[in-house]
Amino acid sequence: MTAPPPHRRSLLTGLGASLLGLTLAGCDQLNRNPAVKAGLARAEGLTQAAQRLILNRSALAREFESKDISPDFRANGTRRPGEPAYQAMVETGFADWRLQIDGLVERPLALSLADLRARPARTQITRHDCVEGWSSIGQWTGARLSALLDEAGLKQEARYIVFHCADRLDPNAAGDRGLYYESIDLVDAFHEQTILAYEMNGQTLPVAHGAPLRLRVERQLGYKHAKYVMRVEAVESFAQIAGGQGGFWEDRGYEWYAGI
Ligand SMILES: Nc1nc2c(c(=O)[nH]1)N[C@H]1C(S)=C(S)[C@@H](COP(=O)(O)O)O[C@H]1N2
Ligand SMILES: [Mo]
Repeated sequence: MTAPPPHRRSLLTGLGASLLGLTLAGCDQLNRNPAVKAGLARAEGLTQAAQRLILNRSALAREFESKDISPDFRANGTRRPGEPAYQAMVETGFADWRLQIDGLVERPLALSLADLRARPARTQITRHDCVEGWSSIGQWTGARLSALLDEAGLKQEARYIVFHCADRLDPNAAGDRGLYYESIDLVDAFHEQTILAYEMNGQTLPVAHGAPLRLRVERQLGYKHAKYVMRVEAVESFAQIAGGQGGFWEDRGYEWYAGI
């Protein structure tokens, strides 16, 4: 794979970017070429600074070469979900697992791993940055989220994409508050490098790293990269989900927008 030309890193604050995400809600063509994106920005009546911000958020994260891959990519958070339902799926090699794509979509989908492998894919070697201060470089292959959302057809009201996971990271929290989940806006959902990965370093995604499917959202920190994804839900607001802050760690004080 050839590395793309280097891109300027975002100088803009997460707050500005997340406000922009709200402004842009409903645009489902953000993965198109820069000229189209700039045109969309103008159509939305945004300022020149906001247009630059959109183009900036669409820029690719740095990609690396095979020789750069970390020999020992760290696993963090849940490494083996304890839920019996998940354990049963591991035993059968996820044969009965289906990814649900629902919420504010025209055509809800239930996709097997074979279905996902038949969808438009992308492979990328990127650096994962955890908020705890460590980084690892890995190669990820997965289905492009933009293509899956186009297939399902987002409704006009859709603003965010929520990823519901199989693991209960906080066993003491009641109901869905203990389950891992994450959310991103449509700018990141349609970003070229945003994929639902089923392979890591050329192998089937290991349990420790989120089997059978995990999010890669390369312009954000590690905790946004939901592992053990079971369901992708399009919503207008995440205020009613779990603690209402858009993610497991966000409900515990982390920033919702964790751009890098
Ligand atoms: N479902 C789920 N996703 C998760 C986590 C988790 O505990 N559960 N931890 C997050 C954090 S903090 C990081 S740094 C990465 C770690 O991914 P890795 O185990 O592949 O390194 O997953 C993120 N996604
Ligand atoms: Mo992390």
